[in-house]
Amino acid sequence: MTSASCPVPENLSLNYHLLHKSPAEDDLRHLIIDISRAAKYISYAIQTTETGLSGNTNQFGEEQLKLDVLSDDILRQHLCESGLVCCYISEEQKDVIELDSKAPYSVVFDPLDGSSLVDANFSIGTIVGIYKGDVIGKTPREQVAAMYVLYGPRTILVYSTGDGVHEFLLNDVGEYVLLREYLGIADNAKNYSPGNLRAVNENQAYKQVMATWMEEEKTLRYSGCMVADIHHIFSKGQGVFTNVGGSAYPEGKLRLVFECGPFAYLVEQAGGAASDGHVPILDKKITDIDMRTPLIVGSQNDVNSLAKVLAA
Ligand code: P6P
Repeated sequence: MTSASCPVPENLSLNYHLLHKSPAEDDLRHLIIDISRAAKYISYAIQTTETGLSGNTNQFGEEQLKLDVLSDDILRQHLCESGLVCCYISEEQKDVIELDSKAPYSVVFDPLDGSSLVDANFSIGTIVGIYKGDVIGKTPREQVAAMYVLYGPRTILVYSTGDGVHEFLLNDVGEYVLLREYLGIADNAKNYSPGNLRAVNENQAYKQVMATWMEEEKTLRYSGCMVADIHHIFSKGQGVFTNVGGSAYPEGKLRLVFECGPFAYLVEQAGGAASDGHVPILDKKITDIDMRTPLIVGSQNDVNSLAKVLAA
């Protein structure tokens, strides 16, 4: 709604965009705004908190950094304050955490993906998926929204509620302002981001495709943080990111619920593809919160060509 007394602002805020440009109902809009506020505190924590170990481990037996625990706490606090979350699933918690059984949404998140890279000053990120009602038994295609926040030289928020993918910059006064709308991913990749490369020692198909991509002289872009590496695909409008199985991680290292599911939703909204090598990630039924999946995501012709070789 615009009128003479409410002209379209020069810099569209995240709230304005959710209100006027996306099919998000008010509760979902408020929840996304609350999560975006949590990300501001996480961004500040990254700048100010020491990078040491917390002395605890998460459900995967991975050592938790103080920043992992702090980021998880920040998100939990904002989800509680929203009053809109019945439960959440976090990489840092071993069970589904119940908040309010009468609330409409479930939230899945990796609060600080790539946190082990913070001491190297690499870009790291938060990954979020939102469902109506419960998560277990659903597929990532049933998400009503997905978003990520990338903490790098700039703090960037990217979201979709099912009508395209839109990118925002956190400005100096703490407002997320629109940078780009309707991000697209071309069918063919010039860049590739090969994760779990150690798998080429047991997975000949993976080895063959990596060799082919090198022969094609695709440009290697890999940081070790999937938020940064997949944002690179969105920012360049093409690319392919992979993390497939090997002896260390037979199903690949990445988790379906709070890593691959949200990114599959976003990438397909941008015209790309996301597969486990056999089926679309979006169609994989969530049976356990800690299930892992191979992931091939990005430009659909490259996703499909690797999936075909892996499935052969
Ligand atoms: P590898 C970070 O810990 C993470 O979960 C993803 O962000 C990243 O893509 C992957 O693990 C890195 O895996 O095998 O390169 O160490």
